[in-house]
Amino acid sequence: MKKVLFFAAAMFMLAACSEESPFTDVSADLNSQISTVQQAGGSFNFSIESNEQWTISTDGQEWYGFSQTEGSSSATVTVTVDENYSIKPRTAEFSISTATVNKSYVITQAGATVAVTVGDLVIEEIYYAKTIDSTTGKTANTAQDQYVKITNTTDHVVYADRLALVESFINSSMDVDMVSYDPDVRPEQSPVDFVFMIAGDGDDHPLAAGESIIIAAGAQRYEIGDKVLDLSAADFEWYDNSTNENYVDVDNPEITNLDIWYTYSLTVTSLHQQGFKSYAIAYIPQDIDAVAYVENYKWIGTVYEDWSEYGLGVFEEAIEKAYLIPNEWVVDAVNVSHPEDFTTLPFHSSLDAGYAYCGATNTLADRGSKAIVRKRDASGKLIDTNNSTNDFNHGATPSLLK
Ligand SMILES: [Ca+2]
Ligand SMILES: [Ca+2]
Ligand SMILES: [Ca+2]
Repeated sequence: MKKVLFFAAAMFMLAACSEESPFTDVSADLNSQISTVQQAGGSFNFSIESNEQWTISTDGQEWYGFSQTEGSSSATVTVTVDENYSIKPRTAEFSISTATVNKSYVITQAGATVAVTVGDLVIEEIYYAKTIDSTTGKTANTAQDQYVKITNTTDHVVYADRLALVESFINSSMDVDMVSYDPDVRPEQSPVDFVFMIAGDGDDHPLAAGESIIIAAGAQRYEIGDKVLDLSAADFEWYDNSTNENYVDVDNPEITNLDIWYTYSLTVTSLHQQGFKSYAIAYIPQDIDAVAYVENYKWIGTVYEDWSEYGLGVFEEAIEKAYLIPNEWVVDAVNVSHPEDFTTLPFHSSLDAGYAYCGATNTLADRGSKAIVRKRDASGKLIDTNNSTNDFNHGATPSLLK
């Protein structure tokens, strides 16, 4: 019988796991060197000792590869493992075979501690204003002709699993001379009135470098006069279980629904059409589920309304229908308002020091059929200085409105 020996001299877990072979001492050598490939990946050498033709076959996964996959004698082979951008550890199996021996090996690689870091994904576009028929001035017979576009700004895959779209609780035109919240948590936490999350366990929703996802209020095709807004191929939508049969949401069964962790709405949730609510994307830590979130992240505090100017005194009551997103969960935040009525930043200036807007005034004529779209620099890279006044094109043409 011909002699074949496989040796591994690598930093990664290379464990013989299948077939009986006459070289049990080799397996023992391997076991003594078992370690897991670090999340960052890398290149690792191992030796194949053989005096006959051998071939490496993989399981087809593309995150690892070999410097050579066949040979006719002993060789040093390099296996290169990509960085793992998912929070999930991953495993691959490959085999080395000759005419008489086939042995399988496993590579295990650690997952990332954080799936998405600030700036990896940004909100590229928000279309919250209604579409208007330019000839009749009429709007669609729905409030669901809205979307948010989120883009991967990195040069690698980013997983959107557990990414949440949230809306600010605070209105950017609130009367700050009259209304105040205590405590004002904004320096540390963002008060929100809906939390819609992309469900996934870490590697379900890969977003390639430069790629975008569209989250639609309703994933339908809308025709408004001569305009068409086709959201029927959106990546996600949100579907509300309305408590009022006269106002029901429409579900597109082809399009994945976001997990509704909380919404202030008892019927159908829409983005704020006048543009006084702001939007952020946040990464929800793995160890928090919807039940724990609603239980532990309510905004507990008091809202004061000062009517003393009118001789009516100061009214106070408990803050209702408001939840909190810790600012360190926020991946990107975009304050929204318009110049005529702006009073306060719903998300703290450390997240976004400015605001974007569709129209200069609070009129449908000004904002209708317009979106806020993030600028790109000369090289095509999306600009994010955390100041939406500078980073956005205001009153821009929605990319999906034809
Ligand atoms: Ca909907
Ligand atoms: Ca759906
Ligand atoms: Ca940002």
